[in-house]
Amino acid sequence: MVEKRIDELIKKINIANYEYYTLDTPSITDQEYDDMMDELIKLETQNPNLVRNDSPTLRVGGQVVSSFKKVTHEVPMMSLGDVFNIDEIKDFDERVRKVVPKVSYVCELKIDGLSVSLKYEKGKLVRAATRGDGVVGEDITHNVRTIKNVPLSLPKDIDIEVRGEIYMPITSFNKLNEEREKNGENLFANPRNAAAGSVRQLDSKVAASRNLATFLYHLPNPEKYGINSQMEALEFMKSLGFTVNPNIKKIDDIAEIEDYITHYAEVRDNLEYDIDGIVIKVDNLSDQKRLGATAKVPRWAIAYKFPAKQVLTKLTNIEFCVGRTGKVTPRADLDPVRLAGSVVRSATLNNEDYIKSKDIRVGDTVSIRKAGDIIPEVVEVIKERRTGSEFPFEMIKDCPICGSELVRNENEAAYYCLNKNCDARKIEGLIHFVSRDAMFIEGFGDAIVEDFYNYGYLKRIPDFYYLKDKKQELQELEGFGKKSIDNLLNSIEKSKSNSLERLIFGLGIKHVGKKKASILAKYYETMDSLMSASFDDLRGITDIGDKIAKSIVDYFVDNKDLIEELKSIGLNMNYLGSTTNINDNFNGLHFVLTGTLESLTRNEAKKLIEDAGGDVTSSVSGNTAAVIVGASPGSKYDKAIKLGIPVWYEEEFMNKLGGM
Ligand code: 3B9
Repeated sequence: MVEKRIDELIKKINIANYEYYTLDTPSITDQEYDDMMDELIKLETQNPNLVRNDSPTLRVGGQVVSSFKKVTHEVPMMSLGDVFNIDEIKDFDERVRKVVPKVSYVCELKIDGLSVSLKYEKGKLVRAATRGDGVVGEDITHNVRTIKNVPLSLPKDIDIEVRGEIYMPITSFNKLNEEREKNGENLFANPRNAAAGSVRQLDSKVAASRNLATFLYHLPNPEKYGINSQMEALEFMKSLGFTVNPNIKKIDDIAEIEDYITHYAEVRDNLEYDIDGIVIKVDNLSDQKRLGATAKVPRWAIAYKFPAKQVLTKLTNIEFCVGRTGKVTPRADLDPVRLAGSVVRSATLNNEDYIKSKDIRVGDTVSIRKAGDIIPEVVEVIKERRTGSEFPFEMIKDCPICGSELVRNENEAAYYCLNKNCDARKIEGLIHFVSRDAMFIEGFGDAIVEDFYNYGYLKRIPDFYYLKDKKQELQELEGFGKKSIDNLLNSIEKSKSNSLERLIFGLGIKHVGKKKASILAKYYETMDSLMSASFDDLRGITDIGDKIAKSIVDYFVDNKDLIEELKSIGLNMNYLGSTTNINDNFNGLHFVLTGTLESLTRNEAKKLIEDAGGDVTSSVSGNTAAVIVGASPGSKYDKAIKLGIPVWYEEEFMNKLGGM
């Protein structure tokens, strides 16, 4: 009885999901849908033994796994060779025609997400896995079950694997980042990172809340289903209820490819998902077989990558930010524009020389582009758009915060505010102290530090540890409450037991970055012995040069009292050993990154390597411990092979980070 009703509800809800998420033509109202879900949840709660493993209630999330199991792909998940212009596409076409003179192609969009493999047994989703290094990926079934357009069961009881891309729609991405900004959380650089971050969670609640979606584009065992072409494979997957991207086109003449590219380069900003290029595939499967594949990529397909996105906008103002060291950095305020999946409101202008060399003026229309992952930069000024009311840029003479005169060092493009009591410098110094790589006092966003500074609660580093005496007052501040202040005070107390390197770095000694701090802590073991080290002692350490040694000696001459005060407050002043992240697979070694990693940005990978004690260099040499290789690697990969340098694919890199 109940079982039958459950089966009926699941069937109806699955149909409704398919109509809504895949066909985009719902036949029932949201209310009717919600009522069915509510009833199903109720029945399942009352009858836990009747919960089916393809129940749509699993999409709500809440399943937690303890680790990501490894999954070996029976058919490898290959990547695509990249090309960047039409000529290279024509070369590809020529190579293909040598083997297959009369060829037809299918053009598809290249969705900027992460690849996934979905495996069904007897028509039920049993496993979803990431691409990993193409051979071994990670089991993310619990998260993929929450994705609404992934069918949990198929209309036929077949065994089948399908592959495609998981992505985050741009509207969902923008909403997510807005929410994260409000909560003082780190922002995702782009929808791809957000999607990757969402499926790399142990608790499926996160993925369930993220509104992910999929497009399928690859059927690994087509012969099992009597499929003869890529076009048929796409049709077949559609007929099973998978979402296939509708923007596909069959072409017989490579000359048509230009129209396809031009069209999608034009409309890509209007799509609800990011694309980073288009894919051209030989349609016929026996033609594909004849062409074959190299170790990494098929010879019958290629990805054309769009050039880095640039947009025009108006530069409305040039502002100056004063950092912890007093360095003054100009920044452009822009009329907000969407670029590469997020809204850009400002861009770095680096320094005076940069602005002058490009003759950037307030009021100019400028072309901007994303540098690296997240920081936008001004590429050029559109001088034809000038009205005549723009004035050449003049560097400011005085600190915008404290008014003291700015100084430009010889051989350096930057100006500095030399006033150690400048509010901006002090606030930035305090923000640095609590930051993730320094004392890691959780709950202190930049804005809170600044507010507390302005209210007078925080002026110097020791003030963090006196905040507990003001608990009552702090709880009454707008936007805070007992719970948030309790949490804040707890993490402040917890930071007292940090290992020495965090404190050394947190002090913000000029030229002492995270890595040097860790070298110093390891070498001297206690703050006292570091403080009493002479210039020559310090110079004797590998990696500590004149500039750093002098800066350290000077710092302790000026700040002996501060250290004593922190000591009396109860801060740990000892090196606690390599308990943090130091990892022998990386410690003291040099690494090179090439290609795109699936689960991490380049900067994240770099950070992890540095945390583990290694460093990242830009070129491969005999000194390189390993080259870490992502998708579409560059010439560094070839060089590694040539020099016999170990190559680590993503999976292995992750294992090494895990200390295995
Ligand atoms: C084993 C679109 C993407 C894409 C293929 C794509 C990325 C990759 C690919 C998939 N967007 N299409 N297509 N739209 N981002 C073409 C590389 N195909 C394969 O992964 C693949 C895998 C193959 C053939 C193709 O055959 C082999 C079987 C056994 C051993 C070696 C190869």
